[in-house]
Amino acid sequence: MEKTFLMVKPDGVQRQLIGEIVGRFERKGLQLVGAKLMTIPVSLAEQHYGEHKGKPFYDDLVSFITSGPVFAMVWQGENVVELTRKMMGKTNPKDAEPGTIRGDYSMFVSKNIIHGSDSPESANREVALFFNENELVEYDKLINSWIY
Ligand code: DAT
Ligand code: MG
Repeated sequence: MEKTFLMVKPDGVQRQLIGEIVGRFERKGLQLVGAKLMTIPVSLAEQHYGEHKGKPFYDDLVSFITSGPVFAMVWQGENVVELTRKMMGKTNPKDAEPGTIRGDYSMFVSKNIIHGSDSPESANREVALFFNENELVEYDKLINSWIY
């Protein structure tokens, strides 16, 4: 089953939106297979956001994501990467539709409260960056037979 890396950013944690965000993914029918509250070291932030190195917002992005605790998660489900990107909404909250996480809870591009992998390849990379194999839990959810 496909997995993705999702993370409530420091602004979402401070704004007490962890439960709201986890609840949306749970109610959709996705399965949580790993989660932890952590403060990201600068070296990990630089690896995670490596594709943005050199862009004007890169330094602020790295300081922001390391500025306080994040809630890092791995979720699984069919087409989970594409699905969760849709549920997050566009990167810039001014373009994110109401009904999406960013559309409902954020106002400003550099404080857009959630990260989600943008392809199955980046999902594999990001899951491996943030989680050890033994931190991911494989388990059966009986309710899945009412979802799939
Ligand atoms: P996403 O988080 O939707 O995958 P991204 O990978 O293009 O978006 O950018 C990573 C983060 O960087 C994004 O969530 C917020 C910040 N960011 C992107 N574009 C920005 C910009 N033009 N100004 C300030 N911050 C930006
Ligand atoms: Mg991205």
